[in-house]
Amino acid sequence: MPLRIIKADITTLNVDAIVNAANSTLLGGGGVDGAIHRAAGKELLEECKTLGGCRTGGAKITKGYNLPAKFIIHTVGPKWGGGKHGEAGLLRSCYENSLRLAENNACKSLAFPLISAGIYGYPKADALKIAVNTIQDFLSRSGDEMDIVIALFGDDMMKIAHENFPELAE
Ligand code: AR6
Repeated sequence: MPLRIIKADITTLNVDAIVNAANSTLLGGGGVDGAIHRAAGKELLEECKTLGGCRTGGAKITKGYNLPAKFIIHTVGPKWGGGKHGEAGLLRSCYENSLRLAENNACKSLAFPLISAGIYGYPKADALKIAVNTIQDFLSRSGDEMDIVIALFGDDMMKIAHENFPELAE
């Protein structure tokens, strides 16, 4: 199946690219961003320094360095501000721009974390619905050419996945 929702530490996944939920500086932070920088090693920060940051909803690509993944796609999710500040559209564009970069770099497998659903405070079930809908739209346009996983952290997140997408959640 081209899209699955799994419980995993995204830094361990053996895929062509993983997506990082970064901030607009692209210079590292907490959450999954911190975990990815720790696992990839110091060279990642050196490459990130050359990128000039990234706007919310955008995405930029780097090498994966010490990760099993060949590439890291850094995207900047919106901070949740109640839902009336274009958050849903910005979150959708994080997935769309990340998918486009993966496609342009010939990636056949890709893993996403649940962008914006941690420190940035996006309601988790809503964030998951946007992730699944946007990825499925991409897959149906591109003919299911990529294997994609959403890697969730922890049993609480998997419970939300089983409630909303029992057919996709492992
Ligand atoms: N693997 C998979 N998912 C993870 C991992 C991991 N190793 N670690 C955390 N998560 P967050 P955001 C989950 O806060 O909300 C950083 O400081 C986590 O449980 O990482 O987009 C950046 O620099 C949550 O469900 O990202 C920004 O400043 C999801 O990943 C800010 O946080 C996203 O949580 C971005 O906040």
